[in-house]
Formats: sequence, C-alpha cells, structure tokens
Amino acid sequence: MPTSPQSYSVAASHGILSGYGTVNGTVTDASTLLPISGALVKNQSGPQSGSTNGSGWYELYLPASTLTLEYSAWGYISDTESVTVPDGGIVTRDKALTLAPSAELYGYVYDPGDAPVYNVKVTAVGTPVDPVYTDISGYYSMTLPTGDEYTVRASASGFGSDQETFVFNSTMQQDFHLTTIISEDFETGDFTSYPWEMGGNAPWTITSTDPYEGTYCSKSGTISDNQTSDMSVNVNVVVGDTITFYYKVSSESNYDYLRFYIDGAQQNSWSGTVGWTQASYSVTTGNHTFLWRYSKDYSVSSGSDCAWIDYITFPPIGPLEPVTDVTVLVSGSDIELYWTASGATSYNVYRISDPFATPTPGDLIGTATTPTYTDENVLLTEEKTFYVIVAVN
Ligand SMILES: [Ca+2]
Ligand SMILES: [Ca+2]
Repeated sequence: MPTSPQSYSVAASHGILSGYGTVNGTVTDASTLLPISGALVKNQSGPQSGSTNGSGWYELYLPASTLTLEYSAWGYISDTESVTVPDGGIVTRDKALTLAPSAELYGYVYDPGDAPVYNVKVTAVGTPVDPVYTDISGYYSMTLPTGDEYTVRASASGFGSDQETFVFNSTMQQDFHLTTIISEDFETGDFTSYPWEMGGNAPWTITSTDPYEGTYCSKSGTISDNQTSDMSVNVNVVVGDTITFYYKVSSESNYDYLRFYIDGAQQNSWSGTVGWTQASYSVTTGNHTFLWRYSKDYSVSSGSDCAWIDYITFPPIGPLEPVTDVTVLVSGSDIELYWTASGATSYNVYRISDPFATPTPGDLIGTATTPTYTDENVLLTEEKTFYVIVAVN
C-alpha cells in the first residue's frame, strides 16, 4: 500500500499503483442542473478529498474498496454516496445537491449616538454571500442558508465595526452598533489627518506597497549607517486608555531597530524580519508624544532596511481646550496672570495696547509651560495693557 495516498494525481498520470482506482464525476445543483464549482468531495474513511472545478468536475484517486464519499458545498445540504472503487479502473459518480433552505437576516445599524447609518457594509464573514449595504434608514437585509452559525459584521468608514456571532435557523433581526474610533490608517495618502512631525535624517513616507490595512501605510525614510528616521505626533489624551498600532520590520537583526517611544521613553524595539504585528500600550490622560524611530548602527544593512506602521488607534484624544478664566492680579509693579486650559504643551503670552488687535510676533513677552505668567515691572511703564494667551500644542 502506498504511504502517501494524496499523491493520487501523480500516481494516476502514471497508472502504476495497484490497489487504487479513480472516482470522478460532476456535482450539480439539483434544481437548476447547473454545475457547482468548489464543491468538496471527501472520502469519509480516508484522507483523500478534492474540489470540483468550474465545470463541477472532480476526480479522486482512491483505495480499491467500498467506501463512502461525502459531497458538500456552501449553501447546499451535504450528501453521501457509497462507491466501490475498482482496482486500476475508473468509476463515475455524479451527484446533485439540494439547496439548503434560507431565510432573511435583517436589522438596523446605528452610530454611537444611536442614529441610523447609511451605506454601512454588512458582511457574513467567511461566506461567499455578497455584502449588503444599509439604506438611508440604516436598514439592511440579506438572505442566508439556515441551520448554520454565522459571524456577521457591520463596518463603515470612520467608525469602529460591530460584529455578532449567532446560530441562524429562521428569519431574524440583528441590529448593529458602530463604535467611535480615533485612528490613523494613512488612507488619506498623506500625513494630514494628525499633526505629524518628521525628524532625524529622513522623513517617513506614505507607501501603497503591502499595507496592513487599506491602500496605504507609513514607511521609514531611507537612511545610512548611524542615522535615524523619526515620525512623531503630539496629542492631548482626554481619557487614559491604550494606543495600538501595527508594525512591520525588515532590518539587520539585533542592530538596526524600529523603536517606539512615549514621551521620550522607549516602550519597545524590534529588528530582523517581522511581519505585520499589533502592539498596544497604555497611556495616561494628558498631553503625550508618540514617536516611531527607525535607527541604524554603524555598519551593515539587511532586508528592506526600513520599518512600516499602519492602523494606529489612539486613546480618546481631544483638541486643545481654549484658555479660559484668565485672572489678573496686581502685585507691586508686576502683573500676575492665571488661567485655565488643558491639552497644551506651552502658552505664548502677548501684551498689546489695542484689545481688538491681533498679536504679532513682536508682541510676544514670554512663554509659560504652566497656566501662569508674571509680567514683571510692567506697571512702572505701562498705564493700560491687554494680554493675549495662546495655547500651543
Ligand atoms: Ca492603511
Ligand atoms: Ca546595521
């Protein structure tokens, strides 16, 4: 007996293996009589199996014995057939499969504010069923074979997707609730979605070659030995949470690294050949700088000699909050200013004489990193003055 029966196609072409025979035939739809492509034909008592081609045709090389073949295809009721395989011969077994009963899955898709969302893609994951899209009332409807477990996902640009897994036996309603995400997937094809800053010896660039998600990702710049390529962003985190992102590296192992920093503190580093992998770090409330750096040591380059980043999900972040509640205190000849704000890394303080004027760089009198500033001795020379405080991210 051969020890590798799955080599049937080679053996069949030579026709030399004894103890084996061929079973072939066509699998069709019992009602339309059309061929079913991709139907699976499997020997229930052995490892042999094969799929039908575009004409519904299959051919299996099987042990010469009486065995049971199982025929299955997505959306059809599986069926079996007993067959006696002739030693060295060929027997034909056609099979007509009956469509499984189906029913309607329908429902509504809502945004995080419970408003219906138009044009949401609803997909029965891992099935050949075409996705459907919600109408203007957020309604979708799709037909699925019953008697199976499905995972159905609702996804729309600009939202986090929602998916549910359930057993589907008859017509049912399944609603979905999209979530809020704050992500950078580089699908704008540039660096304009967030206040990205580039540093080091070369800027990161956008590439459409093998992104993790969508069409684009970010790729570190072309650098030489002892150089770095930096990509960073400063954001105001309004709720402590996590930052996640996907990275890929192709570099000299243990010498040339992708490094990730939060506020200057390295969180991790990766080198060598690393396929798309997700990383996740917790982040506290407040202003933070996230930095991705590709850095090379003094010699040798390997692989593509770069790193890639895609699909960054930020913790909830907010814009700079405006400066409010400015308090002015006279202290001798000084004026002390106090104000309320958050999200800023620093504040520019301007002094102007016309309260309706826009401050110019020449009006800048100082910079503060905390929400207070003392304008020393101003009362010795100025009779009337106005201040403008600008939060800087
Ligand atoms: Ca992307
Ligand atoms: Ca190197």
